[in-house]
Amino acid sequence: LDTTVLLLDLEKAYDKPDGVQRGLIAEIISRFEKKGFYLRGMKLMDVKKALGEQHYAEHEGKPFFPGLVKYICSGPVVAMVWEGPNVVASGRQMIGATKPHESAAGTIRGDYALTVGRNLIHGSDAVESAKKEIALWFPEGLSQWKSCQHPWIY
Ligand code: 3AN
Repeated sequence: LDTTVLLLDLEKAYDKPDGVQRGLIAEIISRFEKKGFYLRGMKLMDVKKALGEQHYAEHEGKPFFPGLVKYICSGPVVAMVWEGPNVVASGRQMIGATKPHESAAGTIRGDYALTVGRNLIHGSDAVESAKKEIALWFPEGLSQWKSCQHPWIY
């Protein structure tokens, strides 16, 4: 089973209402829960600059990098780890394309986002990056609850 990291941006007030103001936490979690994926980790956390820079390291040098890091550090995020068959690929489909005007209706960004800089949610782009991101965002480790769940769930 793959695992993926999702970061639900909860930015408070920029050019577009977002996250907390818009009350989308439960809506987004609900989509992954209803799909049937296993929730393995979740926390509401402030993001320090070093973590933001590490998370977006692949974009270092791009013109939007400073703004991107500033953005992810500007308010609390909900960091989650979801597990399940092909969850990385499936999660990316559920999230939708990076640019909200290109993301399909029915996806999270397609339904709720307007601009690329405020596209609500991050999802790991590959199993390998998910592993790195889990180590980065959840150094304390993940819940083992699945090991004691009843077999008829999911
Ligand atoms: P995704 O989040 O869909 O994997 P990436 O990895 O290409 O997209 O970009 C990471 C983040 O950088 C995006 N969530 C988006 O907020 C931001 N971003 C990407 N391209 C641009 C851009 N041209 N201008 C501003 N922000 C951007």
